[in-house]
Amino acid sequence: RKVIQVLKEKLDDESFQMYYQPIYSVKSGRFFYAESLMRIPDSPIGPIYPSEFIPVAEETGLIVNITYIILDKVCKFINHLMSKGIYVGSIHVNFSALQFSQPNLSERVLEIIRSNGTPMSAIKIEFTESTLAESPQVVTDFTMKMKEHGIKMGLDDFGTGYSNIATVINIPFGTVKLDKSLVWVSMKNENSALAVKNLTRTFKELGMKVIAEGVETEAQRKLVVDFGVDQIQGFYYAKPMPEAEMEEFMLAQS
Ligand code: G
Ligand code: G
Ligand code: MN
Ligand code: NA
Repeated sequence: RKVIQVLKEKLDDESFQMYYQPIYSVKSGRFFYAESLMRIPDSPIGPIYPSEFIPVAEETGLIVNITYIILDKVCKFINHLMSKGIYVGSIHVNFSALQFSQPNLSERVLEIIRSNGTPMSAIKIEFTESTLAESPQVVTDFTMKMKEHGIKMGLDDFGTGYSNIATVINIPFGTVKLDKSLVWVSMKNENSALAVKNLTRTFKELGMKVIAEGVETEAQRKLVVDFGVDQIQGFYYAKPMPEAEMEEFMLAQS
């Protein structure tokens, strides 16, 4: 289809634009983290949204190389921020399940970060709960390997997939991100709120940090702070924004 054609032609083109959504740290009241989110703002067929092109990129396998291009762009952005004296905790990069079927995945990731001279600890790889459910051993081994090198790993979309809780709690992810649906349902349903609060406590006792996603209102912010989450990502604080705006955002708080 047209989206496939555009993706093939744009593979190493500047028309992939990275957006960044700041992530708030509850304890410090500052934004030390951000998630990178890919955008194709203009193409021959107009803007293409992630909900449209990510599935196509996954089906066609194009996502594998796109992810390496994104990782490279994120490294360069981190270097740029650091050159301006901006403190960067880490920038999150999303990895699809298909990435984990690449036999040379660790080598490629290390090579990209090294060739940019970016601190390993400034990168966090987010992978989804469904990736973990599909290939728990591959994800576990990869997580251990990245940890050895100081690269952070975070579980994304927790609460939407079918991963085994016994598996989840036994892998030392740095962070677990509660999916927005968990935050939203907790506003309306006391049982859900109780469950999410206790899950948050369990993850923290196991040494992980917990991120709440999809926080749009003051009431939701209060709720997740009461849950004890470490970090908050949501439109309440900031929407995903282009690089230049993200740089301004980081500068404004330092
Ligand atoms: O930013 P937005 O809400 O439009 O993104 C929708 C979804 O697209 C996100 O939940 C995320 O899973 C996916 N997505 C966005 N950017 C990337 C990316 O760079 N890589 C991968 N694999 N998925 C992404
Ligand atoms: O990869 P992941 O599913 O974590 O991607 C996060 C997605 O969630 C992005 O597409 C981002 O735009 C979206 N998002 C982040 N915060 C909010 C929010 O407060 N409300 C809504 N509706 N979407 C959000
Ligand atoms: Mn994510
Ligand atoms: Na998510």
